[in-house]
Amino acid sequence: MTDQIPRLSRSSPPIRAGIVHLGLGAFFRSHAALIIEDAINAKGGDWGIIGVSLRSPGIRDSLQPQGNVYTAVEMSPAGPKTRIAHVLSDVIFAPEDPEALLDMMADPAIRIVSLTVTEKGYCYIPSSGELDINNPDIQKDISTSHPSTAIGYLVRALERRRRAGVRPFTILSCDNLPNNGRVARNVVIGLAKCIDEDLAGWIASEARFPSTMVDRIVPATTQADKEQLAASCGYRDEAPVFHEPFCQWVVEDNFVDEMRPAFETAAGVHMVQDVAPFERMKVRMLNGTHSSLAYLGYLAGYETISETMKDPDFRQFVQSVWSEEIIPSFRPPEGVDLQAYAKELLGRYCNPAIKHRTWQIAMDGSQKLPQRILGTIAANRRAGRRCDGLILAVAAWMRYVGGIDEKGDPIEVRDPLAEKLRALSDAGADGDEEVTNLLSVQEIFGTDIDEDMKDELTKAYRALVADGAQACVTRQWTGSRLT
Ligand code: CS2
Repeated sequence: MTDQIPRLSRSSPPIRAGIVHLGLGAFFRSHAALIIEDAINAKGGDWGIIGVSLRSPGIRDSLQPQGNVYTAVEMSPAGPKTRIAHVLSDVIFAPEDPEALLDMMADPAIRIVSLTVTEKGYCYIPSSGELDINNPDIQKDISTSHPSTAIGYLVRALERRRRAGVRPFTILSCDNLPNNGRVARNVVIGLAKCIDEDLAGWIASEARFPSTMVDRIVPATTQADKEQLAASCGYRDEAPVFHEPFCQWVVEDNFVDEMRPAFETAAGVHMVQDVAPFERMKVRMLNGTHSSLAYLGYLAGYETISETMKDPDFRQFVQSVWSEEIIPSFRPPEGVDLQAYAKELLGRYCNPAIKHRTWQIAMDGSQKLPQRILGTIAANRRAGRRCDGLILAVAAWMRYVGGIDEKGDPIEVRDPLAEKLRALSDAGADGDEEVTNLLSVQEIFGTDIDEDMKDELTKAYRALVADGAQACVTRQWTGSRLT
């Protein structure tokens, strides 16, 4: 039907590139890319972005025929607002020509390489934050100069720059990890050390790895979204993004030779010296409850977060988790009122125009649980506070990775450890053993398992199996403890 509608096309020449971005998903194109475009519009500068896909050519194939421009649709309850983003100078699919990408990254015009490669793209051990040297892709990247991981590309490109006498670029992580700059630094220097100690030393002293806190809710774009956009806009866009109105980016102001776009001119950006308090707040308050709602909501049969939020029990549950478990677990950034922050989050979760699937958020739980939930549980345990809501969420994750939902139907579990988790769950003779087996995954839970936490998890797991997620959520916020 939309075949007769003309394709979106570029109306102005591309901006000269100053940034290479690895991991060109919908999140980056809805968040940092728009902020960078706003900064260029405000203050100029050759800060166009070369967008790179590392895993699949799909986005390149969609963007190239339309001159690498795309529509960003802001979805608010009052209705959609569209803008066309021109900030991508080029879009490439790395595995097709790794040499060409390394050349681009070594070009002195490129002063920043930014990343949204998701937690697993850092090839790190979530419980320690260090490079996972045994990761087979990292092993490959040590022995060949044509890498396949984002970390490999960073190190090999920095190697070329050093050899050519070019200053290093800034590595700008835009992933949801606490201290994402530190994690990026650990893994880049970790890999460089395996290749060339001198290179590692040069990177450590000359490159910069600012941490950032990124925040905007961006569900995956569906075919139906594209059809609807075509019908309402009168042009076809094969790569639009749909995002909520809220946007925040807290950036540590620490760039190589202070070279960066004028980020501070864009709405939602805060340039700071220390991102850690903002990141902790966001990952615990937003991502921690997002993941909790994803596992419990999925098991209770809800398709999206906004649907989950229509259920008064889930709404009460998430509010009690914020006020009784998460807010007391950390010190807020100066001047931030956490109750007000929680209220704003609730409004964002309830936005009916955003169809963020519980299944999408449930993805990659093994990479997300430590920083989103387990840290909060540990902090509460140290302070002698109960944490029943988040314990229930971890138990729900355990149910989820077992791969069978409450109706007995299979769950499509997407996680780098999916097979291992499923095998551990299947190997348990009963629920108690399933919990014990899953707790043995050191990458997630570390080595030091607290026996009381194990007992509480076991009880929560038993309750989930016996009564289902919906009943457990109701019981949880009404205060009757799991027995
Ligand atoms: C979500 C995040 O998919 C997920 O795991 O929790 O992508 C979340 O929407 C963003 O971090 C919001 O800033």
